[in-house]
Amino acid sequence: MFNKTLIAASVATALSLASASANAVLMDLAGGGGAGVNLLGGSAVQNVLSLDWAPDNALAINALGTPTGAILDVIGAPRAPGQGDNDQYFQTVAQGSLSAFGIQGLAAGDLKNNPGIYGREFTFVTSFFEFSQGLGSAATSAFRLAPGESYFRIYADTTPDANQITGGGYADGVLILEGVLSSVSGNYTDFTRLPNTDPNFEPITGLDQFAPDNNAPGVTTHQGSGSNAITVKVTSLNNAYFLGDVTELALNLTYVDSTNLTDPFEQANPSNTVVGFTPTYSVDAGGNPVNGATCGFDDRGPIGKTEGANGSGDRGTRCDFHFQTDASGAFRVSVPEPGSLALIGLSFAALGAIGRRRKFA
Ligand SMILES: [Ca+2]
Ligand SMILES: [Ca+2]
Ligand SMILES: [Ca+2]
Ligand SMILES: [Ca+2]
Repeated sequence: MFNKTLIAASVATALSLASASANAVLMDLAGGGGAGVNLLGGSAVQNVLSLDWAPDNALAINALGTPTGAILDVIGAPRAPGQGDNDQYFQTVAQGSLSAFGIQGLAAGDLKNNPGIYGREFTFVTSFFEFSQGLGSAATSAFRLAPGESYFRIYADTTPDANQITGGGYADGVLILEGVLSSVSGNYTDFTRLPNTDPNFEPITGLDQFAPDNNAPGVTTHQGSGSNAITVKVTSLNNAYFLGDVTELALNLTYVDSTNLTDPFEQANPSNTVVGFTPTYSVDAGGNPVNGATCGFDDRGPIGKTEGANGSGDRGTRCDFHFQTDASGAFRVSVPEPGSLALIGLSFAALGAIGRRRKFA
């Protein structure tokens, strides 16, 4: 059931903000299709501008062990479409739990920005493919979106169970938003790969530094930081949560997310699984797991034998890159058609006025 007054308000908001960088999207945060109430008994209908996710996990699958395009040629393996000589091609997955909504007109600390007040947890899971240059081999690396299946999904769950240690509970409840990635750009600096005379050099350290417990005993990591930005083209919305013309909103809605990437984990626990993938790390000469270390190709014969002080591994060994993420995103609604029509209408009105003036001149 749509509330017509709310639809009108939503359309007006979308039109007036069409050129702004972020748009409010009218949502019923209790999934009531406009009739939902929050735990204080007030309306759960809010104009949502942004989503602030709590620090959590991402895993770049075999990012350190994937050959570049040039090496694929030498070993006679196919490149991914568009893969350059220096590009590595891999899948990245990430998860998060919402820490706060950014609701239009409310102060950041307002209770209504707290997802808990709507009686459910909000979580996301995403998977996409990237090209990277330099990850696992140079101090700085850059990423961009690569061909391959992608998704970004947000769930509302009335039985909260997201568990950062196990990595479970992020993809259950009700799917409220789904989309595909339309862009990724990012970079990362591995401070452990800098010369140790560099003022920014950082040594290998424990992967989990998030108190109170070490949830990844025996696992060390390179230290580093970076950021990426993703754009999600929304393909479907749950109209119990998203109000207004949901079909049109889905066609035009994008969700733009900026994420800080860091190692070691200091504000979140490294999960045992990330979107179903169990992290598999590079290893040092003693066989101990070192996240971010060079992944060797022992069995490649003369090609790419990179075993050394930073790590080793047999060809076929999966060397993932596991990192902490801290994401926040905003909605963007593009509604070009109504805006164009309004301009056309104004033009006709102006022509009419000119015509009248001429008539009376
Ligand atoms: Ca955040
Ligand atoms: Ca649940
Ligand atoms: Ca859940
Ligand atoms: Ca911990």
